[in-house]
Amino acid sequence: MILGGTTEASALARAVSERGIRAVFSYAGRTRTPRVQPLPQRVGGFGGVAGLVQYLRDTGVTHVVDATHPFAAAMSRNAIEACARTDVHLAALTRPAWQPQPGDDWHRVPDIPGAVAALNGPGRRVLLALGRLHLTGFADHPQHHYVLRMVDEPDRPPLPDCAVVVARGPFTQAGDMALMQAHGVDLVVSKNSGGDGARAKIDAARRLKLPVVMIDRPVVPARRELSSPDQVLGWLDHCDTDRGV
Ligand code: 3Y8
Ligand code: NAP
Repeated sequence: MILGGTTEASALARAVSERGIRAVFSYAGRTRTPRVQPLPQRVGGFGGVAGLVQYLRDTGVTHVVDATHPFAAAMSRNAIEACARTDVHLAALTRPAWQPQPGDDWHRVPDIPGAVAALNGPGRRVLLALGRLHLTGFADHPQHHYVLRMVDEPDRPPLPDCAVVVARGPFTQAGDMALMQAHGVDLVVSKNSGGDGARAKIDAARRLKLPVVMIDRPVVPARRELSSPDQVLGWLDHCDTDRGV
């Protein structure tokens, strides 16, 4: 089973499908119309560790590849626990964190509350490209105008003074520069997601000489980590059990 929701998970799904490996692709169900994968898909939580243990036992999955986003820490922790309890092989398909480059003006914070605290100052025009799930804390700082980018149209404006941009990545540097200039953005808040699908805003901020509040990743317990679909296929080939990802 591939725990999906990232560019890397989609690349792995293509590789697994081309190799004819039996696999299922799992989404949490966070978006209305997730990308269709070339594998059978399931959508929705499992019901915590116990639910995932039951799912693994019921389906006979022999290998789990955790290709979720680096901020999907609860899913990753649950996968470690459930695979340990069921003796199912587990590997994570991860991508390195972004590193600051010459010209970057990053203010690193440890988590999302840290990003909220960093906005404790005079009103600014802030690009909050964090999606929909973690915006409520920013209501503590209504002095800012927020430009919010999210995958689906929210039911109501999530913050008092905001502009909502509905868009699904991957994004481009030129597109994000245009977005920032059109909205007069003077500060960017970003997760250190890594990968290519979300990095355009960081490159755009550097080009426009804008400061970035960069949110470090949550810590995930140790597990086998692989960095490419080929490495995952090699791992599957070397495991001694009948393959059913
Ligand atoms: C549901 C599946 C693919 C995967 C594409 C990647 C790239 C585009 C960039 C910005 C940052 C953000 C957000 C983002 C990116 C990729 C990747 C990535 C960031 C989809 C998807 C699902 C989600 C969930 C969604 C979260 C939100 C986060 C938007 C599909 C499109 C901000 C993360 O509205 C919501 O509830 C959105 C929730 C979790 C973070 C949050 O906390 O709000 N991703 N994103 C997955 C599921 O249901 O299991 O709909 O097709 C996948 C992708 N999003 O193959 O094309 O690989 O990272 N996703 C962040 O990085 O900060 C946007 O705007 O600049
Ligand atoms: P999370 O906080 O780590 O997980 C919360 C709960 O959501 C999990 O305990 C699990 O529910 C369910 N879940 C998460 N990912 C799942 C998956 N792939 N398949 C089935 N259930 C899943 O996760 P999140 O940060 O909300 O991320 C949700 C999804 O969005 C993941 O697929 C992730 O890859 C994708 N995504 C997240 C981000 C981000 O910034 N967080 C960015 C891009 C993509 P149960 O406990 O009920 O099993």
